[in-house]
Amino acid sequence: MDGTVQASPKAQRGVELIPTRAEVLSVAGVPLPLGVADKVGAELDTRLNHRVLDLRKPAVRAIFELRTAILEGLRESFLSRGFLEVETPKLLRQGAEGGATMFAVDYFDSAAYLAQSPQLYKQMLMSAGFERVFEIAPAFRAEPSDTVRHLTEFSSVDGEIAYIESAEDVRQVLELVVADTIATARTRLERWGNPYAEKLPVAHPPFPRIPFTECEELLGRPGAERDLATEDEKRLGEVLVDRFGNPFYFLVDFPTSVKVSTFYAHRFDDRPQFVDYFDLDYRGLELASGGRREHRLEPLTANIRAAGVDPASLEGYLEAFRFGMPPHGGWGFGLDRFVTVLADLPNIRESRLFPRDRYRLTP
Ligand code: AMO
Repeated sequence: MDGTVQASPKAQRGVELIPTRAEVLSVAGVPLPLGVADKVGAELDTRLNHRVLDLRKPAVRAIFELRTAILEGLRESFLSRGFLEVETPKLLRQGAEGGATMFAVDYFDSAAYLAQSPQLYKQMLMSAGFERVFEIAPAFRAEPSDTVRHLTEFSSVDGEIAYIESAEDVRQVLELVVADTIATARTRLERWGNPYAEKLPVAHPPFPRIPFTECEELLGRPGAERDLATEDEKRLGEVLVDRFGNPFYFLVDFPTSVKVSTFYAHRFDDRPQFVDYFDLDYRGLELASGGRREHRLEPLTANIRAAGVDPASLEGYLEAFRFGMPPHGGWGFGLDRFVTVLADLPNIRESRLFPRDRYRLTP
């Protein structure tokens, strides 16, 4: 477009361009299925059905600037702490997180599964001597529940560290990564003039740690020994944020019965009915879970059998434990959930460009 610039008190920046010549590069169809300058928000489903138009709105773009800034913060933090970035296979012969949420795919003349987590591979890399690895990659879960916290495709930020003594060593790294990431993201967003720069919480490590059994008492169900339902998590979040004044907190030391399908979890030597595991929550939403792994072949094989899995199906994984495996641990952290809470979005679907859920495979 050509034209002349003219002072105009009505214009936002005090000047406007009076066009003398315009060239049409691409014609837009009419009517638009979604108003791009609408003040009134359309239903989320309509927005997602026409996501490209939705993404043109500055308020929506701002979420993806935040996401970019978080990715920058994560990578910077991991690299400064001596981690190697890895990419593990997403097409697998066998899953790690239990059968119910695995997506099966046709793989030539046999079956394969989409990775639910890089779990087995990040552990195998500990035996390869990599010592500190991280991965930021898609993970797939056949989540039948249609909730505002679950997707069928999400981005998992995984870390794994060798030569730890307990899950506490893992928590100490994770909380620093979270704090670094928010600080880096804030600087980047300030530079961009992004509105989230001022809204990001400050993460103050160390985050509070609360044993799982204490949480059950707070919820009025001592000894229940089952995983927390969404409503429990939310109620607990209110109580704990109120008590500690920190929106981030760890639930630690899970009863074995709660993590029963997690065959790779390490039990405490002096309390075998508990695993050295944790969740990291933010105001009642689980952001991450992780812990110390069982690195000894025999108890690991026994746990695999107890979880109803045939050890022979995990031969490639188990081999890594036969030729020297250091004690290790790590976590999986949901990037989409992190963006959702930092941007205070009502629905996790808004944190991804083209979200996937039980009912949505397009656009
Ligand atoms: P877990 O299954 O708890 O642990 O997953 C880790 C984190 O990933 C995120 N997450 C999801 N986000 C969106 N939609 C989903 N359907 C979904 N499922 C999980 C959550 C969760 O806290 N292998 C272990 C991690 C480890 O021990 O290292 C694992 O995958 O934020």
